[in-house]
Amino acid sequence: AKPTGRYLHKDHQLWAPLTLADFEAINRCEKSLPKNFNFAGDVLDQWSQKEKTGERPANPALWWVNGKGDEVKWSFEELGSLSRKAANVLTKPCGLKRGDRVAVILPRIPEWWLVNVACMRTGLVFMPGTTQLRAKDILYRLRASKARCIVASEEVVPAVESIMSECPDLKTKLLVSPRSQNGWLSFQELFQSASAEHSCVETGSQEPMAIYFTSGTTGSPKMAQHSQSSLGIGYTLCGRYWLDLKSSDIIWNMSDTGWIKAAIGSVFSSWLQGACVFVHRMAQFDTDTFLDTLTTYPITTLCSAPTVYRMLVQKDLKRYKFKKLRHCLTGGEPLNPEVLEQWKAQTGLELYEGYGQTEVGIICANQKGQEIKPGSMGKRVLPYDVQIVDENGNILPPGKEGEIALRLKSTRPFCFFSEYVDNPEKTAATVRGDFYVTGDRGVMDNDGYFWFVGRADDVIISSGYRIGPFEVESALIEHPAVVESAVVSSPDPIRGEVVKAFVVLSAPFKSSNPEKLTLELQDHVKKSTAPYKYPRKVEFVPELPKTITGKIKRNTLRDHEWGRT
Ligand code: BCO
Repeated sequence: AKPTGRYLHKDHQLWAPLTLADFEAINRCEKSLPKNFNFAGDVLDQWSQKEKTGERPANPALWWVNGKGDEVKWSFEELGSLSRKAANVLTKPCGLKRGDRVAVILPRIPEWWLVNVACMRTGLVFMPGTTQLRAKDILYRLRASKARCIVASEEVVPAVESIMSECPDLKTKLLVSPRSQNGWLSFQELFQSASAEHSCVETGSQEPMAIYFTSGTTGSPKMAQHSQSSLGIGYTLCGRYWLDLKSSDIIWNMSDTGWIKAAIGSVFSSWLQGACVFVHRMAQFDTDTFLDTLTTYPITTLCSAPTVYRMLVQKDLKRYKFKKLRHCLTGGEPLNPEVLEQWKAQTGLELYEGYGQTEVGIICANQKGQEIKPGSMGKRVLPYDVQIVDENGNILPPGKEGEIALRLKSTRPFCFFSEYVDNPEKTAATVRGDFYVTGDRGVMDNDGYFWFVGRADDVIISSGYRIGPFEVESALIEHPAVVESAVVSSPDPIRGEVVKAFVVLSAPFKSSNPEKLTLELQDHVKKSTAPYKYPRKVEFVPELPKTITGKIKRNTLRDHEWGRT
């Protein structure tokens, strides 16, 4: 297969493939981006070549299990030919064209990886979503993105069917299931008959590759768009120094397919280094299954949210003998130093925390070889220049608390998101002076280590999920018992923080049993929007604190929850 990336130096042959060394040099700002880049052609197909020449150890590219005895193991060669078949499904019977947006709502099944790589091969814009999304969430995503196609599993079908008529841009529904469904094309059937011959599209480095929906304090989730190179090249150093991966490693990154963490740990960082991506279907998280998996399979590298480690250290970990585990990572929410200590005491393994967000990927990390300061998120990851800034975008000295920010000017880092699609105001609002501001507050110490303090806005980070209070309040207000509500974070020993709703009841519900009504409201939110957002705590109040202009003072409620004056 002809690689699409080009060398930049005149003395190099035009079509000589880009190498890992080139990607590292680009991240170190020692080389500029190639004009064209395609992860499938320039990375995956190169590993396939290396398999053939014996330059890569015999290690699958993807290893999937479901805990019921089913298993899939693909080499890069197999991943290549199967994803070419999937690419032909998307372009031929589905009729999709380069630049079209494709919503992909699939659980952790091998087809998610096939469709992902097929989108790269065809230049389609991949938009992953968690299977926890509800009809209203899916409707918003399909309409906002003008998606041409949705690829979904069976459990998502009823929700999609209920909103189909309101999505005029949606032309194709592709079902990944052994069963067929009226009005849906069958991925399995089309895949069987699809050709494995496909020429990878020569995508531009800055061409859109993926869109992630990300929550903020107000409004519906924004569409953070990433380019071919921001995702495809931007995680080279993260894969090498944070994940510490080599082509002989097997990484288990337990993120849901809907989040950028799946892209980082289960696609880009790992495959850039030629490592094997291990996946457990695990429809419902369970600590016993989790620990059994680590004892059964030769997983070398583990990445999971701090909430998972908080759940695991409740168990007697000394009873388990992990087969090959040597490197453990965490990110998505702050890790408490006690958990790091407990994990180390029980397993003998360090826990390397990384910090990032959908828009920027991983920007700080405890990288292999660096001293770990428990409670710190580590040092900046190249090529980012991470600083703490004040409200005017001025850099603050070490030890001073401010907002965690990334330098954008004069050179915008290539691994940064391109924009919030169709939302120039929100895109512009993230820029302060020469910096992009993350919305997180923190401190940098004299050694360049970053320490997380909290959100600068009302966004709630619970179990690694980024939850906008407005989305939960909008769901609550649909219930007849709710006159108004205010949703804030509340501390939780396992989930770090949880969603708490302060609710003012309508007259007919004022005398309801509070426990029963709490359950009813929780159930209502779980049905109305993705269940991970549901308020795990509910308090009924006669009124909400407000400013003179009538704006709800969420910060007063939050400070009260966190015991702050
Ligand atoms: O805890 P509950 O049982 O009360 O509620 C759970 C589920 O049971 C419930 N639910 C799910 N599907 C449902 C449903 N209820 C009714 N009907 C359905 N169909 O909803 C609640 C969901 O909560 P959960 O997802 O936290 O579940 P769980 O099982 O407690 O999982 C724990 C974790 C830790 C495995 C999970 O929270 C998790 O995966 N967290 C990590 C999220 C993550 O990957 N974040 C990274 C984002 S990307 C990023 O941060 C960029 C920077 C690196």
